Amino acid sequence: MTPRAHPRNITTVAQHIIEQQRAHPTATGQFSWLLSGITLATKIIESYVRRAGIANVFGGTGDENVQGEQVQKLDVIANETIKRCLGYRGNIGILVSEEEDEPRVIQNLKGDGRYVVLFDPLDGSSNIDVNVSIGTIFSVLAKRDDVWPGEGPEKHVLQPGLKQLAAGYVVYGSSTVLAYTTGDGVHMFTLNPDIGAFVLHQERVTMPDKGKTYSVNEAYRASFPDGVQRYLDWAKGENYSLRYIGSLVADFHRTLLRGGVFLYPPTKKSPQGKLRLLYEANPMAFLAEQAGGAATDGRSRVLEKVPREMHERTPLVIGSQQEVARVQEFLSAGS
Ligand code: P6P
Repeated sequence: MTPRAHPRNITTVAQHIIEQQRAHPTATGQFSWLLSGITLATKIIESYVRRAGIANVFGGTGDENVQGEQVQKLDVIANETIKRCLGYRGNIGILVSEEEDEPRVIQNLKGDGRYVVLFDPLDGSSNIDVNVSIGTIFSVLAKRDDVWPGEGPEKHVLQPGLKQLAAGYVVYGSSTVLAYTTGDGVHMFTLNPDIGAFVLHQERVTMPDKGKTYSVNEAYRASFPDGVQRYLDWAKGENYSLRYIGSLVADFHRTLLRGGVFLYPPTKKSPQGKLRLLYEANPMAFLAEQAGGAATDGRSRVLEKVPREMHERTPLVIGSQQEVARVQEFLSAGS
C-alpha cells in the first residue's frame, strides 16, 4: 500500500513560490499570484489529457495554426484554458501563445498588467492520440519600462531570454510533473490527484554534467549541418544511446534528470530549426542553465539571442555542459 503523503511533508507549489518570493524582498506577491494562475490552468488541462479518449478530444479541429500545423482539439482547449486562467489575474498585460498569430494585450481597469506570459499550451500535441507524453511550456517577462504607451506590444515581447523572470513546464506523463525556476534553481512538483495539488518532490534539481545519451530525429540526418553529422558518428562510436520521444517537454525532462544532449538542428524542411525561440527554446534554456546545463543554437547562447519576431524559430542544442560543448567542438571544426 503506497503511503499517502503525510500532511507534514507537503509543500505545494503555491507555498514554494511564496517562500521563493520571500527571498526577494522587492517581491509583492504579484508574481506568486501570476504563477498560481499557470498552475491552475495546467491542472485543468491535465484533467482533459488524462481522459482524452473518452472526452472526445482526440484528433484535429481541421484548422491550421499560425505555424502551419494541424490544430488538435486539445490544443484549443489548452490555449483557451490558459488565456482564461491568466486573462483575469489583473497583473498580466500581454499573453503570447504558439496558437495565436499576434500577442494578446489585456486591458484591465488599472492598466497595471506588468507581466508578459509566453506559452506553448500543449507541446507535442501530435502525440496525443497515441498516448505519448506531452506538455505545457511557459515563460514570464516583465514589461519593459522604456516603451511609450502608444507603442505596440512587440517591444515588450521581443526580449532576450536572459530577461525571463520565470520559466517552466508541466509534463503530462506517467505522472504529471511541474518544473519551474525563478532564477534560484529548478524545483519539481508532482500533481497529487488525491488532493489536486502540485506537491514538491525535488528542490534545486541539477543536470548531470555529462551523459551518454543523444536525442535527435535522425530521419533528418542527411540535411543536418556536417558538424552535427560528424558528432552523431562520434557518439555512436562512443556507444551513446539514442532516446527520442518527439515531444520536447518529455525529451528535455529526461535530459534534465539523466544528462545527455537534445538537438534540433537546422534541416532542409526547417532551415532555422523547428523549435520556437520565445516559448520553447528560451524557457528550456533558462531551466537548463539554472540546473547547471547549457543551451545554444549551435553557435551562440540561446538566452542571449535577441528575437526579431514572435514566432521566430531557432536551432537548439541543450543538455549537459560537457555534451553541449562536445557538439560545439564538432560544429566549430567546420559546419
Ligand atoms: P519532429 C512537437 O511537434 C515539437 O514541436 C516538439 O515538441 C518536438 O521536440 C518536435 O516538434 C519534434 O519534431 O520533426 O522530430 O517530429
